[in-house]
Order: sequence, then C-alpha cells, then structure tokens
Amino acid sequence: GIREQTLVAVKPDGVQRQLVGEIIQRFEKRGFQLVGLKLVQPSRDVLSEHYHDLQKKPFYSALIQYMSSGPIVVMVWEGCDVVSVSRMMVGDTNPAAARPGTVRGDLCVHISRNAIHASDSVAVAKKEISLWFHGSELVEWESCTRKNNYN
Ligand code: YYY
Ligand code: MG
Repeated sequence: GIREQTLVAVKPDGVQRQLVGEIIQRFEKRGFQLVGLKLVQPSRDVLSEHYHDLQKKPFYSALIQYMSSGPIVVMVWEGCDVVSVSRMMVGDTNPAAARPGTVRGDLCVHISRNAIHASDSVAVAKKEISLWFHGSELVEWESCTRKNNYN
C-alpha cells in the first residue's frame, strides 16, 4: 500500500560529514513522504535492541561503539514499496560493492562507516519505527505531492 513506512537513519559519520541534507533530498525527490524526523544521541540500550540480530558477529562491539559515538538522524519515510526501494537507494552494505547512484555507492568507502541505515523488511521496519519513535512523534499529513505520485 502507499502507506508503507520504513526507518532510515543517518549514522554518526553521515552527520559528521554533513550528509543529512543530501540524504533527505534523495528521499524527498524520489517522492517519499517524511512522517518522522529527529536528531538523537542514541543510547547503547536502544542500539543493542536495534542490532540484536548481529550480537554474535565479530564486528558487533565496534558497531555499537561507533553508532553511539555521536548524534544520528532518525527518520520515518512513507510511500509505495518504501522498504524495498529505500534498500535499493541505500545500496550494498559494503560501499566497495555498492552501485553508483546509491547513497553508499556515491558517498562512502568503507563498510564500517557506511553513512546510512534502512530497515530490511516491512516487519523489521515496524519494529524499528516503534523502537526509535513514540507514536506521538509520527505525523499523519496530506502531502500535496501525493496526487502527483500516485493514481
Ligand atoms: O542492513 P545493512 O546496514 O546494509 O547491513 P547489516 O548486515 O544489517 O549490518 C549492519 C551494519 O553493521 C552495517 O551497516 C555496517 C556494519 N557491518 C560491519 O561493520 N562489518 C560487516 N562485515 C558487516 C556489517
Ligand atoms: Mg541491516
């Protein structure tokens, strides 16, 4: 449906490198609708929940360390197939394998500093959105672009 939602985050390296505007612009231009946005200093508790699937990975502690090293920008974007399309826009986890035209393929060099997160399935998106946002922080609004982007 056109109300599908996903969680996108600009990671600490992306915020430090001042890529927030560039990343937001890509999602806006694509035609997705912003329904939640905030700059946060993420806690290790929330990060360990966010990355609980990766607990056993060798890079896990470095990942949590890096993700808690500075502010991140968390966003909820809405639109048709936004979960899978966002993953395409983000590109391969390893920037060295990410296609030009993707965020990671255009703006990043190393897997440990890949600038952006996007939920990898609709079910995970629901969990991640409720982990990072209170219901009251999500705004339902009628974008005037909606009638141009959908029939
Ligand atoms: O969903 P995505 O961010 O593309 O990759 P995940 O497999 O979920 O891993 C999360 C995060 O962990 C990744 O964006 C960078 C980091 N990471 C790493 O530092 N080294 C790896 N070999 C794999 C992932
Ligand atoms: Mg992932």
